[in-house]
Amino acid sequence: MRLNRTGRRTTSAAVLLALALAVPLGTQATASPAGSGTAAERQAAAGQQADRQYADRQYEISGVTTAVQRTEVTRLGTAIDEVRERSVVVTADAAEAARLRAHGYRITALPAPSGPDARQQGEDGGVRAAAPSDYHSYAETMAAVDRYVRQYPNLMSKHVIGRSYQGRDIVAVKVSANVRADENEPEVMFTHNIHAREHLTAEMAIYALGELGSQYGRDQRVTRMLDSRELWVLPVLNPDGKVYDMDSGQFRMWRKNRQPASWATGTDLNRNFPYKWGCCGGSSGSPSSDTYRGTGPASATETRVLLDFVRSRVVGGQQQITAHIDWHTYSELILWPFGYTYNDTAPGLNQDARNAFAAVGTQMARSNGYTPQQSSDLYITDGSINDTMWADHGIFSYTFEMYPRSSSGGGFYPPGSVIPRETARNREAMLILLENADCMYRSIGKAGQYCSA
Ligand code: GEM
Ligand code: CA
Ligand code: ZN
Repeated sequence: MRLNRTGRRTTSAAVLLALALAVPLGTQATASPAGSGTAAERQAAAGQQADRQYADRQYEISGVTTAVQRTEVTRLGTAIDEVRERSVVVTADAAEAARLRAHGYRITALPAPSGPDARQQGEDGGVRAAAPSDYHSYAETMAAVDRYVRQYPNLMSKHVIGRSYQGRDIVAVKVSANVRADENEPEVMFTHNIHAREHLTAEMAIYALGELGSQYGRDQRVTRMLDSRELWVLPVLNPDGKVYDMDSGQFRMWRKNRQPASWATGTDLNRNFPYKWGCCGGSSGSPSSDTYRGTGPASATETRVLLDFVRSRVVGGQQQITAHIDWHTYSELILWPFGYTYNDTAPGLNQDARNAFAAVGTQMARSNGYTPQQSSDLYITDGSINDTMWADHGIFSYTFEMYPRSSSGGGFYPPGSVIPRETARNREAMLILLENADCMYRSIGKAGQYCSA
């Protein structure tokens, strides 16, 4: 069991009591989610549960309705996976679950993502739950990149932009006609798999490369975009986390990177970016938390690699990247900044910029059926990649939360059978962003004011 994040000295009696109860409570909830079954059946299921490799699982917290209430939940250091009308779904280990209970939250364990109970569930009509072999591993993703670069040498080039904490390559693939020249074209960036367990996002990168490569010269819009834009696809921003989450053969529900952090492991890369880092109760200072912000702004190796790369795209004093999608799962959302404040506008984000974010975001959402909103409509986050990309680099930076909409569709681990459909679902949105990247303000009829020349 992990240490409680408040540390021993400050641990209250209530939390200690809850901790003592945590294992039997959690086990019971797992073994018999519907409260049925004989004692022997419950015991057998409990044994299976004990064999599982990861201690984290999902819980639904009822009675949490507003963004302020959701932010209160995250203040306990627990990452919210899913927002429902009157509840949220979180990932927690037994200690965190106990802590939530001790704070008065009513929580219920959800079916395990790859457990036997998940197999009869879900939007996909009882298809089996995912296994790591359903997805490209980090090594397989890199091999796919190498194949595409070999297959489309005039359209794609591979750049190792840095190394992860454990020394793995962090790769950017440039996609553009005449790829070896740095042409004066608007640039778009896709970052994928910043969170370890969000494997569908690396599949999205592989899909994008395959689709753009194969449709160039065939599909008019694809051709026009590759002729007039430069797209940077970073298929795995968190290689160590991805490897940790899937290479053992069992998913581990891991989110962060794998950098040691005093008594624990891992920084949440999406809380480690410098703009208003740790400002606003939207991240945790406790190393064991899933939303640990790190020891300082950009303290994580992978954050620094990304920031160096973005800075390297300043040419002639001008940031070349104009638009960005940070790909996540799950919930089927399109989110824009700021995350650190509930306000729609703030210093550095005026009404026109906010409206352009919303206009293009809404247009993309119409194409894929996701829900468009400001990210803080969910809950406050600080140190997110979106806030820094916009505030410090002037990049229209979105988060896409991919399939499924809810945990019943597989949560972070939907079956591999959905990969073709759920990546192709974003083809149109991807093209919409590329098409708007030369002048995001055209979407609100203000090209003349903002995009002269
Ligand atoms: C979210 S994504 C947060 C989006 N926030 C901003 N500011 N755009 C997270 O990081 O908690 C969910 C996820 O991890 O996928
Ligand atoms: Ca080009
Ligand atoms: Zn994520």
